[in-house]
Amino acid sequence: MENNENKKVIFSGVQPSGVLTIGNYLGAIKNWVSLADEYDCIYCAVDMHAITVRQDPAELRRRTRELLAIYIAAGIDPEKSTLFVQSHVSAHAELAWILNCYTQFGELSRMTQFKDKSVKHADNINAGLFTYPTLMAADILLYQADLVPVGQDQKQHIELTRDIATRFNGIYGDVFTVPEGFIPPSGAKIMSLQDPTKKMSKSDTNVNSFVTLMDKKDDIIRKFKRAVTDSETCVRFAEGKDGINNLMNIYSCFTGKTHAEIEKEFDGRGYGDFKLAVGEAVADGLAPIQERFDKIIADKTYLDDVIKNGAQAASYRAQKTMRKVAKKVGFIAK
Ligand code: AQP
Repeated sequence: MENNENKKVIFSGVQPSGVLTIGNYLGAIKNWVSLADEYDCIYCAVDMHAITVRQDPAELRRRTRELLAIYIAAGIDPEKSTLFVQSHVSAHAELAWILNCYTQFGELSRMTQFKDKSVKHADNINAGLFTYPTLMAADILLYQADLVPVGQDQKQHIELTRDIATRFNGIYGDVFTVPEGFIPPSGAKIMSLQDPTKKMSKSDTNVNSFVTLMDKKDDIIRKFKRAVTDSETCVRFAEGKDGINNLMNIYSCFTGKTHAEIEKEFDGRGYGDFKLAVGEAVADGLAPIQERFDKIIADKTYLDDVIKNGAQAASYRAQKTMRKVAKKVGFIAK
């Protein structure tokens, strides 16, 4: 493992609650890769968060391994960054409990993700869904993270994490680093292809609403062909054109072209041409990730080692913070 001692710390994670979408990739993972050299990075598969919604156990296990393989395939080097599984480091649950006691019911009640998921999973509004943000605060604060690269939807949780850290520090002195969110200038909120007023989500029941990192070229092109747009025929970025705006954002993220350049490229051409170009750009962008993924997932020993080494490195760092916190709140030493 590289010596990262003097670098600022980054922490982030994704739930293994489905196959990753291009939303997860553009909003989070792509930026993790670009920040990896400059920072001391810790990236996690947050399986404990995933069980706030009912999961099939065998599927969850498979997806957790696949998620780590995707991190590596997307360009994160486990020799330079720490990659691990959340449930392998018990300090996450321990600190989450303590932070629950420093978080107000009213604060958690205001979280929009809780409200949205309570509607989506009305038959299972469990306490874990409610306290999801304190577990997320624990994830981040355990590693004294300076920066947390996430999509727009997680901004409110980062703000709550800052509030909890500031409150705790106000009582006990400087225990936690108060982290900053890093929300990318483009790709922070990729919308559903079937309802462009809604965020693209990996657990959406309509498979045509998202493109996964593992979708094959034909499926990608078909999904973009079916994407909901509007009754105009002009490719331009404008208010009220949610579907086209979303496709332009996706195309821009995969090609590096600006909105003005895209408008010029498709001037006088219909939506059909544009959708095909978006599909091809996405398929071409994902192909090398898919190729690397296939190799990594097939190498069981390699992935097992990454998981084991990552858990050890993360546990060691997490324990340092836990010892400090336990002492501050008045637990006797082990
Ligand atoms: N549509 C999106 N656009 C940009 N970024 C996104 N993220 C999620 N959706 C989009 C970012 O991806 C990271 C991982 O998210 P997560 O798995 O922790 O949970 P989530 O935000 O709830 O993502 P999903 O895909 O919507 O999962 P499900 O369907 O299981 O709830 C985060 O940084 C997030 O901001």
